[in-house]
Amino acid sequence: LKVGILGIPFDKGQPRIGVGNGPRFIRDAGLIKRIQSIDKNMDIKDYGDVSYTVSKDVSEEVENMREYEHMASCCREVSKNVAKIINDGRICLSLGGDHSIGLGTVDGHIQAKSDNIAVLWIDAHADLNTNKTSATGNVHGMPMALLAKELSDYWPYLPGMDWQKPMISLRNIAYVGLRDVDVYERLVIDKLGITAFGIEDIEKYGIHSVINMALEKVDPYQNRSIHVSYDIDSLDALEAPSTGTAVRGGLTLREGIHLMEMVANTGRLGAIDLVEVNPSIGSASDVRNTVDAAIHIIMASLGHKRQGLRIKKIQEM
Ligand code: DIR
Ligand code: MN
Ligand code: MN
Ligand code: MN
Repeated sequence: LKVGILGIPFDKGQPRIGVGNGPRFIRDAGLIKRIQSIDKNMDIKDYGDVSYTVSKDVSEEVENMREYEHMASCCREVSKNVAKIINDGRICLSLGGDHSIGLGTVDGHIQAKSDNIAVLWIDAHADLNTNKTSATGNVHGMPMALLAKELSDYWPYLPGMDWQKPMISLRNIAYVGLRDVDVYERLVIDKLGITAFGIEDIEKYGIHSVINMALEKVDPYQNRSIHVSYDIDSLDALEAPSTGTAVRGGLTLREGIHLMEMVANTGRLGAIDLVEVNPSIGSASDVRNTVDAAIHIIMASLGHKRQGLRIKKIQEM
């Protein structure tokens, strides 16, 4: 496998400080060494952190979108970087940052694969608000609505976002782990028939069946490049406490790992986002647990196998 790591220390999509330090904490916990331990032939390249400047054409404010100009400017750079990494033949691992960067990462993946992608959005939240429906104005609650073709008519003109054409159809998007969805978001999910597995579905069918059903829906011919946008708050608040909008009763780390192993097994994983790790929230041990959970999820996505049934042969160790 070839992997490219991109840090995106962006925190303006939501009000809490600290989430911009996510990439540093995840790297400092030994990310590269631990990925390398999966397979000594793994080709890993760290592309560093994305930086951006707010350009003049983006400076106009948009109603009920906090720090719009920062999000738009940052995501433009993110998109270019992600497209480059994928075009280099690597799986792109983006470390957030808050989830507004998902607009840039998915856009970059779409550019690199000329629309032929499928998205799994693993999250307690739907991130499907427009500026008209959002109760908070926080843009990390909006990236899905910006990406979806079917919702493009519901946005006003967005200055400086001409690079971003909503090109993904909601048919190729599935949610897993929802348990804190806003009223208008639910309306959109139902009205447009978006594939959405709430936490109740995981309870009912189990994570293994849910992921099989989700993949069958978004990638029925098994020919798309898969994008997993993984909000750490999809996990239960006890597993990943250091995040801005934690919700109890979420995925266990075991479920979170298993779903990533399943996506890895398709052989079609193109990009992963690991977002919303906020090292300024909680105690030192909360931060350690959250970062460690993030690294386990990343390792599962890159082919790490748990050693419960099979163990590595001694010569492989
Ligand atoms: C809420 C919270 N739906 C909003 N969204 C969060 O602000 O739009 N997304 N926390 O991760
Ligand atoms: Mn501002
Ligand atoms: Mn999210
Ligand atoms: Mn969330």
